[in-house]
Amino acid sequence: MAASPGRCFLGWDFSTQQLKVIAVDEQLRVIHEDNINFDKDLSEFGTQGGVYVHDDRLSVSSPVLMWVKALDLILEKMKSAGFNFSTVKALSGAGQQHGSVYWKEGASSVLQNLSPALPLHQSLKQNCLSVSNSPIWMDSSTRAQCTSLEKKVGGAQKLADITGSRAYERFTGNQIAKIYSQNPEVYSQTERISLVSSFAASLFLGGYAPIDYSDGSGMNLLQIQDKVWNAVCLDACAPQLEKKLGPPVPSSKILGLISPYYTERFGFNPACKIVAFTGDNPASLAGMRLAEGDIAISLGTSDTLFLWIKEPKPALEGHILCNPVDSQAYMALLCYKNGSLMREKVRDELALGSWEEFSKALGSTAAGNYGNVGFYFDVMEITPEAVGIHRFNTHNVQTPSFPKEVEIRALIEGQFMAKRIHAEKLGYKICGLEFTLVLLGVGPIHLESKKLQSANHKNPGYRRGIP
Ligand code: XUL
Repeated sequence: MAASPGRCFLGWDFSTQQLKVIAVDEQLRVIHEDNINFDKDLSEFGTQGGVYVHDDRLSVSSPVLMWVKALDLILEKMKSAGFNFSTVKALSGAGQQHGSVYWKEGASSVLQNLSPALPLHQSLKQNCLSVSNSPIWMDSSTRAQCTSLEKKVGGAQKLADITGSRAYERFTGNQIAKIYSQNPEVYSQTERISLVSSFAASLFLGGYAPIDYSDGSGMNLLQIQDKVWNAVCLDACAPQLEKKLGPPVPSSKILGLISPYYTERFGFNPACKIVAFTGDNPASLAGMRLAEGDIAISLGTSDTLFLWIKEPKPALEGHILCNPVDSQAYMALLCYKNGSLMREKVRDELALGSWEEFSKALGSTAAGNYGNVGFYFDVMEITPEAVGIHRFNTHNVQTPSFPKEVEIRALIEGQFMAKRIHAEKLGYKICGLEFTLVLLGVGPIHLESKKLQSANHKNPGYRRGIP
């Protein structure tokens, strides 16, 4: 069938460090791309890497109005570049997972009556948010709430069986519980709680967008089998929470049509559809068109590994989420804080800050690293909960240092072996030597995935059981 001329689709990514947009035509060819870097383009908010790290070093948040202003800016940029908004048939997008936005009583009517004469942030800056800085995925300040949730539900494994994960500090239920316990006033003034993804969809819809099943699985609140909020988890976190969350929906649901604000201000077609937004990791699984048996590794601010899974086994490490594409399936997700930042630290200390030097050193050692293994956790890791640098030599003896080349290979192999072992614990099966490993955002690091995989079996570190 011949394509109708000029039809296109927009994809948005509200991520930690930037807002990105991409337009594709009906053949999925990219016809427009743009981005707003929060630190650089919105320096008035004073974020670093898009976030504020608070004095306790555990609380991490981002200003909600910065995300809104980024949307204003990027739309204006597209308009100045001559982008024809009237050709957009539908739009959807992704948001960093777990972060939450707290809409104040009355915000819904502001959203419904946005004035096309004003940028969005002008309309939303007063009286729309009960919490101006949203807790985000890097936050690890809710240990007490996690302990209490697991206790109320009957233990960590029980919670994982229901929601796909044991209690995690960044997971939204625990963040909501913290806000409620520290500031019940603010909580009671909150009319609706969105995830970053459903918050972004709400901006386009001009009304509260529902949370989708996949991103909703990152909250410690959703029963992943039945796709409904779990009453015990809700009650353990805060009162009247079900009403503030609204019913969850499939990730591919068409939520409605674009708000008149965008048709009047930018010339969008009033028939432009808004499809539910989801978390960045589920969106990557859908966008990479993963199928059963594939693994994708994303080397972003966090390293994440995700895979399509049929028979999930929720474990005490890692997460099982509802699959954004197939409602009968799931996705397993592992998230590592000591990903890119740890590699960059070793690169700066041992390879003169150069990826070329780093790659050269990596290439000069053999896969398997002659049995030398290392675990590198500069900050408290999520999977597993561990910190510090731990090196073991070929005789399985702990050692304080490695020569430069051995260190670089130990870092990369350690990170990748840990990813495989944790994936297997969640039910992933590697069938034979041939498997598809998709790496997202990889720099010039050479990863000999297949060699590494076969070498692991001979490697003392593999038998030793990587954490
Ligand atoms: C996943 C996680 C991060 C965020 C930000 O559980 O916390 O990957 O989605 O990218």
